[in-house]
Amino acid sequence: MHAASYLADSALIGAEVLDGVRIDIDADGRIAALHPGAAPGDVARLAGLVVPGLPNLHCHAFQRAMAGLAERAGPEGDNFWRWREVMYRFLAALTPEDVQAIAAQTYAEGLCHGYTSAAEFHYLHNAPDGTAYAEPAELALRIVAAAEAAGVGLTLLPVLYRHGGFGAAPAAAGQRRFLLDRDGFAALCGAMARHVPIGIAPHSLRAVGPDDLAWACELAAAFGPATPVHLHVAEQAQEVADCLAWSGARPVAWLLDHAPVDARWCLVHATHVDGDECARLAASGAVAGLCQTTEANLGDGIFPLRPYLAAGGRFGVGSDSNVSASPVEELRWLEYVRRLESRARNVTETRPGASVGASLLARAASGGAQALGRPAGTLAVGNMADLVVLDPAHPALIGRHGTALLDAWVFSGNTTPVAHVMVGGTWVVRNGAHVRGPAIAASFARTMRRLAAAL
Ligand code: NGQ
Ligand code: ZN
Repeated sequence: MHAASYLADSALIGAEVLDGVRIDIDADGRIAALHPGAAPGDVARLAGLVVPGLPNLHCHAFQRAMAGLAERAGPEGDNFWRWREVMYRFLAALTPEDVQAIAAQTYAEGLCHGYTSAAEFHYLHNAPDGTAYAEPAELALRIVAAAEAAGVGLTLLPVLYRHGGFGAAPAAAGQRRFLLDRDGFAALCGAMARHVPIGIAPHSLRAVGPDDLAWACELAAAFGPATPVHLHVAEQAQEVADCLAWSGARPVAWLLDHAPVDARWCLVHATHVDGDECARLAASGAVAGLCQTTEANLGDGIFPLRPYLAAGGRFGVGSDSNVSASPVEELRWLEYVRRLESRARNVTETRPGASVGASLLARAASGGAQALGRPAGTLAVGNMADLVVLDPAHPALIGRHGTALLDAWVFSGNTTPVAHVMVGGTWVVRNGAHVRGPAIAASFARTMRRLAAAL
């Protein structure tokens, strides 16, 4: 990679849009200098507004291939748990080639919408019969290959999954592709850390008991003091009831009491928190991993975002089940759900006159980067050059300036104005198209046809 310089028409720096920003990028793909108000010189112009790329802080890439397949009415009381059964049946048919093809498509689509990095919450470890592959890291290596092909910045989160439910309930047949013992998990983490940045992901308090959770926290520390730790928590009311029956405490309260939750942690969903848990979570410095479109799709419930933000809580967004590839759809609905709930407008940003679009984007970008442990999420010297360039001629943006561009992006239209995307100094989306889009789409199509015939 060569060092390069660009002159952006405007750029989002913090939560402000500045005009005429020269961006110098070094040979490692990091931002070396930023010069707002730079005069046009002999550097390449980036026509439009440059914003930091959005980290996707929670992704199960393989689920992209089942989007839309669980939308048939079930028996009375259809719910999350029945969706999970459909998902288990679906993944039983997936080969390593499928996993790679689907993941590359997922990441390429995300890039076209502005997700420049992804935390892959990777729990598909074993062959369909539950035995290890000859190469135990087979499927994790497929994820890495897919991320490389797509050019997304990957943080791999190998997932520890031990049990079927609270109190070390035995795993069901549909869960045997996820199970690893401690040695197998530590070996996987060690092997993968040689390829990519990793974090440690105990799946949930359902799938990992207190002893294994404590062990996983120690393992994370052994990979370095800043190693991310992610887990699903309190997504469903049933999980809260089961946790209360098991421990006498609600899941987030239990976690805050028993684990060293701090800024390295990402609590995915954390949907069902009471006022005390909400305040404690905000004070912990952890990131709430909000996946609004999936949470809506699965009927999870509504995270108390307004009190959480008022308490100084940090958040990022994730594509999770990949029913949506767009960070904008996540942010739009984060705000809209609270408008519906409160019958008010402009509710996640309350400083009079402040841009809600800019505020949501800036917070999700920096919270996401924190969760991934990736130096990114703001346009700042030393951060990775993860850049999204918005086309000023797109019908959704035309005639807008400054932060009004971001309000228009977040709150209007159904086609993306994302023109170009750079990850760590390399252009991966040009003029709205992924540079390897056709080859990635062709592999994905082969997999989808094969799965359609097999299911
Ligand atoms: C997952 N997804 O691991 O893919 C989960 C479902 C579970 C979401 N929670 C399985 N959205 O939580 O047990
Ligand atoms: Zn998940």
